[in-house]
Amino acid sequence: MSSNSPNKNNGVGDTGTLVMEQKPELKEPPLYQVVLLNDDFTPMEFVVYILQSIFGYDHEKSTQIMLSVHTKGKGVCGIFPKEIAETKSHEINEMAKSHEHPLISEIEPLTD
Ligand code: TYC
Repeated sequence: MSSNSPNKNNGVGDTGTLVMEQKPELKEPPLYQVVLLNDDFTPMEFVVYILQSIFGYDHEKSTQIMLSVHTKGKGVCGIFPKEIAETKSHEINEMAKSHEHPLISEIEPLTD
């Protein structure tokens, strides 16, 4: 639409170079929550270790998240773009399997 062109010259600038008529797409990617599920068997210290090593939380913050999941049944341990959330959830589930613990994480879209 030439009427929308900022310089009203059909997108051609004074120098003869083509001017971008559309703004670049700057939308944020959709975010996903990594959700940790409680179970009766995974040792508390293993969950704390997972939270420290995969999310970089310190021991105190990791213990706080673990105890919240233990008490409430599930809890969010981080919010990321989809691919990062998928990778972290997969890492948790694989580390749990390799140590023969039933710990499970899931991802769910963050809706606001
Ligand atoms: N409920 C477990 C226990 O009593 C600890 C635990 C916490 C397991 C959080 C999983 O996501 C979890 N040993």
